[in-house]
Amino acid sequence: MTQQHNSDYYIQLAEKYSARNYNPLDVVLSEGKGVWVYDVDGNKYLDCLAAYSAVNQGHCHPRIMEAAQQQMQKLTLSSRAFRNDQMGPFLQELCELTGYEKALPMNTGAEAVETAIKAARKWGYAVKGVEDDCAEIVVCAGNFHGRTTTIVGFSSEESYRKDFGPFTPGFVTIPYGDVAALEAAITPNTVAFLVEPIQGEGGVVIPPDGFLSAAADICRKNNVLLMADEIQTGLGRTGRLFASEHEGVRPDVMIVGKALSGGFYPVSAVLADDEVLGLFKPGDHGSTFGGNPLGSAIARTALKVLIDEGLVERSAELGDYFLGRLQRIESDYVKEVRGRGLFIGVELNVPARRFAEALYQRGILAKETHDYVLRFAPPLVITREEIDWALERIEEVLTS
Ligand code: IF1
Repeated sequence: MTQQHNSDYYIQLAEKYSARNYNPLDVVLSEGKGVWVYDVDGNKYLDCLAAYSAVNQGHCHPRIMEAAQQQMQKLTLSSRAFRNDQMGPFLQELCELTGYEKALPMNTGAEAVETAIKAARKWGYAVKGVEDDCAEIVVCAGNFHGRTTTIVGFSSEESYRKDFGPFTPGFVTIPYGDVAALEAAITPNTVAFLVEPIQGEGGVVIPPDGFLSAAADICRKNNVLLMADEIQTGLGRTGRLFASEHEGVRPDVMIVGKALSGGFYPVSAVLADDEVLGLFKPGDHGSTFGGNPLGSAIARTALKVLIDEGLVERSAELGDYFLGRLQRIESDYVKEVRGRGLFIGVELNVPARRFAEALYQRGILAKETHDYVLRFAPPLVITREEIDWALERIEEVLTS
């Protein structure tokens, strides 16, 4: 396919017309298929970021594309002022797959997190009996739950908060993984504990064994909702359908997004039982696109692909393989290699950006996070041969 322009043309356009809210690698992608993406100069890359785990099913999965194309010819948006023939079946399939009684469909992850916050507060006032406007939610340092002003208000990352105040009150921060701190932070006004089972942006930070199950016990004992943000760790990424399963925990509220649509369309949702989501009344909450027929049709197929292609099991098996091979690389730069399934972080003792650049030169797209961690989270459709191909280059970069 002849390209109209080279990379520089597209880079200067973006630099001229886009707000500079990112500092991306200067690779200009134009096509994607499975784990491979292609830039406008015809170069091919192994995508080890998978759009931050939104394309677990691989880029442009044909079955999801087919579902999208079919639905696009029929009805893309009905608004929730009327009903449509895709949302109900989508939410039934989502609830049956995850074992929750109800779902509230939204679009972006941040919107789903905001929805969960509103649901927990509503539950606190209506069911727990917390005094109006006094609800508290416990969160963890190092969290990443989105970019709205309420959410960045409880971020511990100064660069996410700076110049965006004043912030929403009612959030209490504890150190990630600290069970005693959680117990101490809970008051009669605490309505929920919002936590990522593994912190992605924090640099694939895995809490101490037993943290999540101890947190679940403390929440149950104190009548506090355990809310798991599985927007990134969910849907197979860590080798289980949800990362909470590694500790046998069933959160009271589960938040999903990203791979829920296989990267075709923003689809997110909050999952809970009737006791929580049954509290919403018409007009309480909503969004223009939430539960739209196109996103619902796409998400239905994205979930089918995840299960039919055994991507969860694949993530577990190939993740162990990838992690084991990475851990055996002898490198002066590597401080720690950690991960669960195909959710892997290589912590370096030097800034990781130049390693990401070196990998890019060798045809691998990986992202540094928090300066020192290289994240490897490829689409779950990756093969062992493709991992071997990547490992050759990763070893070369880490040992040169
Ligand atoms: C950016 C991070 C990852 C998320 C979790 C909610 C959301 C995200 C656990 C919000 C989104 C994205 C956002 C994107 C980069 C990326 C990211 F580096 F920002 F933190 F993945 F780790 N909960 N994460 O990971 O979902 O509203 O974006 O759909 O903002 O730079 P969203």
